[in-house]
Amino acid sequence: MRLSRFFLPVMRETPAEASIVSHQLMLRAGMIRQEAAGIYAWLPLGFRVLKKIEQIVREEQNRAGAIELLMPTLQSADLWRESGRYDDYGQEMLRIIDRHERDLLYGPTNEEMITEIFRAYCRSYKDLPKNLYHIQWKFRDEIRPRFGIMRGREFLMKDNYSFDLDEAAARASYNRMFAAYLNTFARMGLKSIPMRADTGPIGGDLSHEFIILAETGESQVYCHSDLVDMAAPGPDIDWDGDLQPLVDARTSLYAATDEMHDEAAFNAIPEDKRLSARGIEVGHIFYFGTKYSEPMKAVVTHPDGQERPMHMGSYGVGVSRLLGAIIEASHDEKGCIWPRAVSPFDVGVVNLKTGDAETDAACESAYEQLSNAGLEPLYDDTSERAGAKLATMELIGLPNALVIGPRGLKDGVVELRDRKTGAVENLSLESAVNALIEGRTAAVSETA
Ligand code: 5CA
Repeated sequence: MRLSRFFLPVMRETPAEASIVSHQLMLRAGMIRQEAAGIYAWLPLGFRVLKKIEQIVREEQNRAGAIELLMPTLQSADLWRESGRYDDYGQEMLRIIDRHERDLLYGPTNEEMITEIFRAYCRSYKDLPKNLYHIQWKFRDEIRPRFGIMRGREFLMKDNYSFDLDEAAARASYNRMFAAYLNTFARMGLKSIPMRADTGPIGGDLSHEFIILAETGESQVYCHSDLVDMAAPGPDIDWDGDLQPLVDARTSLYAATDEMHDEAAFNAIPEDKRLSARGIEVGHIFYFGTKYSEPMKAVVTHPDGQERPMHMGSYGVGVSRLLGAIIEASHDEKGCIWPRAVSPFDVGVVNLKTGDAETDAACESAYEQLSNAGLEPLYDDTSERAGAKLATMELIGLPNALVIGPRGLKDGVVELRDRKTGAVENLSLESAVNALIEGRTAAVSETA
C-alpha cells in the first residue's frame, strides 16, 4: 500500500478525551473514530488489525473443533421471553420496536438464538457433541462506556456455544475452549491468566475469565505469580483426548477476580508469590448446564430412549477489546509496537526524499520486491518532511521500517529499523530486503 493512496489520519497531539494509552494511541494513529458514546467507526488501519485478530481467533476455534456460522445482530424479544431473560437483562439491552409493533432487540449475546437453532435440527444423542461459533457485533447499553473500544457499547465478540449429552461431556468441551483460549492469546503476544470469575447474567456456576495484566485494567485480580509466565499448551495437543490435566495445572494455583476473591485462600500462597494487580478481561468461558435448554425445551434422546435437556456452555472473546489490550501490553512513548502476527502491515518503507530520482527508484524496487515476496509493506511516498514520516511510522508501530535516503544510498546503504528493540542496521538494499523476507518466514513458523 502506498501511503499517498491510503487513508491514515494521524494526530500529533494527545486527544484530551482519552485517559488510557491504548485509547490515545488508537485515536492518534487514525485507527478509530467515535461516532456516538461507545460506538466507533473502524478506520482502515484499525480495521486491518481487527481483521488479523479475528482471523487468529477463527483459526484457533477451528483447530479446537468449533464450527463457524453467522447469526443476525437483531433478535426477536419472544426468544428471550422463552428463557426468561427478556425482563431480567435490564437496561443494558437495547430494545427496538419495528413497524408492526413487534419487539426486537440488538443482541448482547446469543444463548437463546443458538438454542433455538440447535433444537430445531438436533434431537438425538448421535448429533452431539457440537460447538458452534460466530464473530458478530454485539450491543450492550453500558452505563459507562469508556476507554475507547475497551468498554464500548457496540463491540465485536467471538461467541460460541457447546451442546453435550451430559455434564462430563460438557466439561470436555469446556476444557477444549480453555486450551484454545490460551493458544489464541499467546499467538497475539499476550500472557493470559485464567481466573475463577462471577457468571453474571449468563449464569451457571463454573466459569473462568482470561485476564491480561495491565495497570489500566478495569478488574482487580489476585493470583499466584507462577501463572504469569506459564506457557500456552500449543497447537499440537490431542484435542479429542483428556485435557483435564492441562486445565488442572493452571487452575490448581490460586487465581480469581475481585467478585470471587477469597482472602484466606490468597493468604495461603507464599508471600513472595502473591500477586494483586489490575487486569483486562479478554475472554470469558461458562458452563451453565441446562439453564437455557430446559426452559427452551432443547432436548435430545439418549441411548436409553429418554429425552433430556442438553448440557451447554458458552465462550466469549472480546475481539475488538483485544486491540486495546494488545496496545496496553505493547507500546512506548512514541507509539504502538505491534506483535508481527497482528500488525496492520508487515513493514514500512520510508522515502526520506520523495522526488529524488535515485531514492524514489530504490524505494520502488524495495516496495516491489517485498510485495512480490508476499509481504504487506506500507510505502510512505508522500512529500512530508523526513522527521514527520519517521514519527508516523513509530506511532503506527509496524515491526520494521526500511528507511531509504540519498545520503545512505551514496554509501550504498539503507537503514533497517526494528520498532521493538530500536536497533538500526545499515545494510545494502538487497541485504535489507532479504532480511525482511527471511524474517517474515521465521515469524510465520514461530506463530503458525
Ligand atoms: N455469552 C457469553 C459468552 S459467549 C458472554 O457474553 N460473555 S461475556 O459477557 O463475558 O462477554 C465476552 C467477552 O466480550 C468479554 O470477556 C469481553 O472481552 C468482551 N466484552 C464484554 N463487554 C464488552 C464491552 N462493553 N466492550 C468490549 N468488549 C466487551
